[in-house]
Amino acid sequence: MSTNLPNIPAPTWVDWSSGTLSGAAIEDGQKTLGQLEGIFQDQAVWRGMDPATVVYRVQYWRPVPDGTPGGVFWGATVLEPGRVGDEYFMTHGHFHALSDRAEIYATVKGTGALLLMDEGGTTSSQTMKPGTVHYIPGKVAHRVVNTGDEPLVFLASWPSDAGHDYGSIKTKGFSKRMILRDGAPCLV
Ligand code: M6P
Ligand code: ZN
Repeated sequence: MSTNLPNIPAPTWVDWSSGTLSGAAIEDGQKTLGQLEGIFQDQAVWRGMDPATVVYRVQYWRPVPDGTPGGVFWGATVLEPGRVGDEYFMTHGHFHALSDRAEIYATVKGTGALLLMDEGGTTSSQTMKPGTVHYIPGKVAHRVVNTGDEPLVFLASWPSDAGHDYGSIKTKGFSKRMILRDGAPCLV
């Protein structure tokens, strides 16, 4: 019998209370302080910290091959609390390789900020707390900052052909940073 149904991937699971993904198809990765060279402002303080410190862990589900047009991916990120000097722990941040591709982030646990920077270098931020859902338009770089004292957990979904463009963030960064000033987070 012929069918027009595409190959349908088996489901995976999310534990909504912790944000943890599980299932055979889940892949994972992590970023340590050592891998985030050049990302934090105070390089001297960064050099004095243990490069093996895990800043965040990512779990992701790619139900179709990377680069497939029209598909979507799903991921969970656990961003640890901490600072390099007065600058909060944060994700590397990226534009998409196919620059017009959008993304959605949804906060499960913790508190922080989503930094959004357009191609002209203008940066704004949105507060992340449990339940907030954020739309990241195409051509907007995105980075998450943990401003709290517990892990910040968020889910993400993005097009399977979006890809990651880390280059300009590596060299130029975001035009604003989230730092601890007078006992509170401050975007400077
Ligand atoms: C989210 C998604 C992923 C991304 C991850 C970590 O889960 O946006 O695509 O890889 O955050 O962010 P980054 O790639 O900037 O380190
Ligand atoms: Zn993205």
